Amino acid sequence: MAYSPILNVMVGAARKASRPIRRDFGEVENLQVSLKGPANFVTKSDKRTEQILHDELARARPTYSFLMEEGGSVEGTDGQHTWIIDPIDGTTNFIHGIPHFAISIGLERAGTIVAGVIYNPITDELFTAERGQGAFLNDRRLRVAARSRIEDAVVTCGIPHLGRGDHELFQTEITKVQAKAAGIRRFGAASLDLAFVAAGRFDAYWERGLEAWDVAAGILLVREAGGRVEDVDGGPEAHETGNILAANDSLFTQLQKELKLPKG
Ligand code: LIP
Repeated sequence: MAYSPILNVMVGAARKASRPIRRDFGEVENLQVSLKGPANFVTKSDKRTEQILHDELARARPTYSFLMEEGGSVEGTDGQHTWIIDPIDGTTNFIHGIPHFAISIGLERAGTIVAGVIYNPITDELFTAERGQGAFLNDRRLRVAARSRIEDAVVTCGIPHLGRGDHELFQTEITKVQAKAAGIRRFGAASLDLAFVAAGRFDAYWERGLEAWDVAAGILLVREAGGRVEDVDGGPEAHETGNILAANDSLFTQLQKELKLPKG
């Protein structure tokens, strides 16, 4: 598929960074059997991947800023553009040898996400979107699912775990959604959850406590596929608050009624 110059840069960087990840993932599967597990090895892989992404993107656009999961913020000189990068979104899956994780690259221009790439190097599924130009899985145009009743919907979510998030609040939320939805899933990679909503595989997704690099690219994908993504509680931009709800317009309204926290 012919990409615009900016998507070309992003796709090129993601593909280049995916080669060592694929190698490392094979190694992780072997390390599984050791008692110490592959955690340190994975941290190295994360950092190496981020370095490749950084170097490729900086070479193509030397003045842009960076916001990266591992390396934090790096201020560029143009004052407008920021690359928002998660080198391996779904790290826990990666560590456990579960082939569901992705490289996620978003490009923000003056506060708005204008381009996004999400790439699962194991399944070779490449999700791309550019503002106003639609969302794609490889060369197929994406559209969110049309199901409008929660009773028919498969809803995916993030579950807060040891040391993370508000467990009690999640229990309340899941009880409400469980009573209405056709099915609930927890796959463990926010970028792919959003990409799957864009592809119409999941009807809706919510999760709280995320970081901008988990969701920047995915938010654009869902919007470009005709869906709605906002802060669960109706606050400002979801990639800034990290509390996200994504669905088609009708399901979004119904689910937000269930999940929105009362003000104050
Ligand atoms: C992960 C998210 C996932 C969430 C995990 C974690 P990471 O990102 O994608 O949705 O539930 O706790 O934040 O850390 O693998 O990049």
